[in-house]
Amino acid sequence: MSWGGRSQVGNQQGMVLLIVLVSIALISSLIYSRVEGQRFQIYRVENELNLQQAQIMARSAIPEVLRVLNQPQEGGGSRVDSLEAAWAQPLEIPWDREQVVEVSIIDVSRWINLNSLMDSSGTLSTVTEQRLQRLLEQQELSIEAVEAVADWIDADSERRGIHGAEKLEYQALGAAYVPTNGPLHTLHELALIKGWDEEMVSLIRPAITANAHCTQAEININTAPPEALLALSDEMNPVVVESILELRESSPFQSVDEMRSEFAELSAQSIPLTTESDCYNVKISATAGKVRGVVKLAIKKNGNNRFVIVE
Ligand SMILES: [Ca+2]
Repeated sequence: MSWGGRSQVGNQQGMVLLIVLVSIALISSLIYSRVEGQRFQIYRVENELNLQQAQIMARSAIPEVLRVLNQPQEGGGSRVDSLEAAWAQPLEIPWDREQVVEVSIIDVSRWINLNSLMDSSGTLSTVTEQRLQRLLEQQELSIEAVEAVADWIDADSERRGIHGAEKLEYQALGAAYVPTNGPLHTLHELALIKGWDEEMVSLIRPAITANAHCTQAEININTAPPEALLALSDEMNPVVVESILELRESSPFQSVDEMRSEFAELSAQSIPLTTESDCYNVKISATAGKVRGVVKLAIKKNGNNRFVIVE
């Protein structure tokens, strides 16, 4: 009996010990998860504060961006925008002893604007239509895809032709969307249009934009990438593009007339060109802690010839 009694006491002690150990484990894990939770909360708040700080830093550069864009042309002549211009240079603005705010400014007139497919009166621009067709042709893609872009942008819901597509055609295709009947805002939107996909968009991406603020057909001959230059007119070819690039690198064209006198391929008055850019995309970035804050702006020339933020 005494042996049995001792064993019962032993069992009870063992049980108590087990309960104590389990309790300690439970309490430890509770404390651990609370500490981890609090640590995560602190991390989240810290990140949020850093992001706000980085965005404040980025925003602080806006006046300098506007100053650079609005500074008068050197020598007082009419404005010439080229890759040599002050705005086109990488800009770093010191924030404190260690940190800088980085600014990148890109003019929109360097690209063929999809939204210039429709002029201000709502008429199809054959100039832009042909430029887009040339871009597709150069990539051995069907030029017919341009018709559905015109339908997507134009105000009405009447299909232009056999390759066009309006509301009814998208519904028939089972698409979850219909044309906006307004300007495109991103190149992702282009991939949604009938006859298009992401791959097609990526092939012509270096030459195009979907800017909705500046929809002129004029391309800036001083800033356009070779892909856009090649699509300017039927007479363009890689040799001419190469010499334009070489010439403007040593000395940007001061006027469209100067450029036209140099290159017969672009001498026709009906080829819309410019040496001035009226719209810019600006990206300002700054880092606080390990968090990067980015501010993107769309800037446009207003009626008083001043550059202002439009988005
Ligand atoms: Ca339409």
